[in-house]
Amino acid sequence: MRIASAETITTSPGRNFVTLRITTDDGLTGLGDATLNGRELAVASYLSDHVIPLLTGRDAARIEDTWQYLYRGAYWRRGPVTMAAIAAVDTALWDIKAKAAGMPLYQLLGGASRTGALAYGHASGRDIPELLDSIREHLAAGYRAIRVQTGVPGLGPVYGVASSGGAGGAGGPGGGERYDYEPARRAALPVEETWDTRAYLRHLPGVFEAVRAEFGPELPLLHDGHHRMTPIQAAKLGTSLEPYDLFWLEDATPGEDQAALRLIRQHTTTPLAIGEVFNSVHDYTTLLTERLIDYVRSAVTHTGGVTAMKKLLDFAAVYGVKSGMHGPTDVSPVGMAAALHLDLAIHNFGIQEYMRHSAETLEVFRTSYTFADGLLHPSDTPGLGVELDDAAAARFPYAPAYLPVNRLTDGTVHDW
Ligand code: CS2
Ligand code: MG
Repeated sequence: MRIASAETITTSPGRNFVTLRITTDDGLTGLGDATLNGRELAVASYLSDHVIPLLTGRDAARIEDTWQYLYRGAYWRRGPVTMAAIAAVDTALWDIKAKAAGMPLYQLLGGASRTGALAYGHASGRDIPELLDSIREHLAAGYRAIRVQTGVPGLGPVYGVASSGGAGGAGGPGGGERYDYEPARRAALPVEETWDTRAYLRHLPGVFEAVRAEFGPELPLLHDGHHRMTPIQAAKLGTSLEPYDLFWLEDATPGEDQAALRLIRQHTTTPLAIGEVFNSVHDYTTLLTERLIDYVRSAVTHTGGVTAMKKLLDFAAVYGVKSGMHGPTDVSPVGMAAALHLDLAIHNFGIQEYMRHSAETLEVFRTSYTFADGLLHPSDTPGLGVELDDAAAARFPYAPAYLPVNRLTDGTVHDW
């Protein structure tokens, strides 16, 4: 079974996605997600100009060899563009191998270790009453674990907090707009938001106090710090949130600084998660071998595909660290399906982020995975279980979009 052709499909059903499709000489097709939010065309070019010419004629069954050929053979290793491109090839080849076997991908990864993958949804509110409504909506939609984000008094819009919504309103957990509106603003320039870490640190413990008072002690609650704190600020936040028993505190400090997690760890027992901006197992060596984190946040899409993610998660398992794969709406349904097959198969599964794609996105990507009683299942469709509708994709042409830029109140560009 040889690779006959490969192509990238760039489409924008509400937000931009880049997908690689590989076709074999016996007519099988496989899909891989190559979406890098805000830098989509760089990966499309990396694939079209530098990778696809290498694929034609290769044995489609040799996934590990192709991975190493693209990674070691290029000389220039790692980085989000390279690793998203390799991820797309790798995922498409796993899709093909599983289709050829007539099995869902999770069977090739060792079979199911559980009945489904516990998912967490994104509740948010500009103030506490709006947040509590959003949590109620998510519970009604079946979620059993909730990420909690709020506005901060004195600040304008905050990334990760929906600008509108409310119980039953448009953009609730059953619809896409609530989430899609913020990370995919289509414009010539990024929106700029204002941030004040001290105001945030003063506000957040009271938010969790209100949530626990309303929903009790059992509901798993998560929070994303979006890389905005210094290590000592993060240590302080972790300590102040201990009474509210978080499932995790995510991305407390900028991802490049692995030693920062050591300082946070020395001060707090709040579990720590990091890794959505990482792209290689090598980003985790200090964090795992020194047991500085509790959850690995990488996505299949940004970390070199199913092959690399499985190795990373096996490495994490040695240190008792669990998975918490990135699942925002900028990971396409193809990337989400790949994550779900791993979630079902690996032993050290922790939780899966699940924001739900918009109706437009799901017109282009025909999925078969399911969400019921708080659990996701990839389905038993052979392969990944996702197909791309070319006619629908063509109706949504690419449009430039940027993630926001974050500035402190004095105008200094800040991490986010
Ligand atoms: C967020 C994401 O899902 C998360 O945890 O941090 O929304 C993230 O900001 C985007 O995926 C960036 O592309
Ligand atoms: Mg995050």
